[in-house]
Amino acid sequence: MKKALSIAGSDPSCGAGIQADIKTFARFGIYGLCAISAYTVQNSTGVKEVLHAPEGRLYNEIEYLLRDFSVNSVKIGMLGTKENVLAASRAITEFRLKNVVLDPVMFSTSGFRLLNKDGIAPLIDKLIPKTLLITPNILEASILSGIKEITSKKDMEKAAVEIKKMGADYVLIKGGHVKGNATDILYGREGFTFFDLPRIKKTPIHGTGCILSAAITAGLALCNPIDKSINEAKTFITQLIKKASRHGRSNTYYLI
Ligand code: PXL
Repeated sequence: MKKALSIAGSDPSCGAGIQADIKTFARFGIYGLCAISAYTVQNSTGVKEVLHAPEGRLYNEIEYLLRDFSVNSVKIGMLGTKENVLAASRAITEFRLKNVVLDPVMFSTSGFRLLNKDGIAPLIDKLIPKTLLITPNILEASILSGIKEITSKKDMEKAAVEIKKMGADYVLIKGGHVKGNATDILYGREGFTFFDLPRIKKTPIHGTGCILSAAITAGLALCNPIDKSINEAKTFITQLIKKASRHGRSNTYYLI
């Protein structure tokens, strides 16, 4: 059985974070492992508190796992702190990890900060250069690229070019928050690829970014090429959105 590792935060409501990643891996027949960067206190109304893993703990978890298991791909989600960014970066180097997908989570859907401000510089300098694919949404792409307003496909292309310069092999900017069809833009060695899917009107939705990047990571673990992994992940998430349901008392939709 192929294996994938998720390095991310815990969402006790199980729609995003580690829990969503492991459920997504399972749907693709992948054995999921995880290392937890932070514990959120959250329900369907949003994140209330975050407790970060104590310094040294995240690396310890990853190291002990990888001394035993070998993994075919890695997904990195919420990291929370600068120390955790550096721990993930060190692990990639020490264990020569391949097929690393980085979802540069910065805020929760409800606006809670999920990466400290001082974590952004090491994310750019140390982590992005070691990733196969980075999957920012519009807000994260704006923060990373320094392009203030990303409101069109042209702006998304410009941001993708800037972020690719930081050293990732591929950049997938998710257009979920731009008007029109939900076009995601992939930029890599071969230039631009556009992934167009009709927008499905169900909001607010929890966990979309986590599940998409985990599904891509699952595809890579199955040795699929990157464009096929992204296409299948988009199809997967579209099916989930069609069947999305509300679990808690708020109006938030859950996908998995
Ligand atoms: O969707 C971003 C995200 C990632 N990881 C964790 C989260 C959230 C959003 O709430 O809680 C742990």
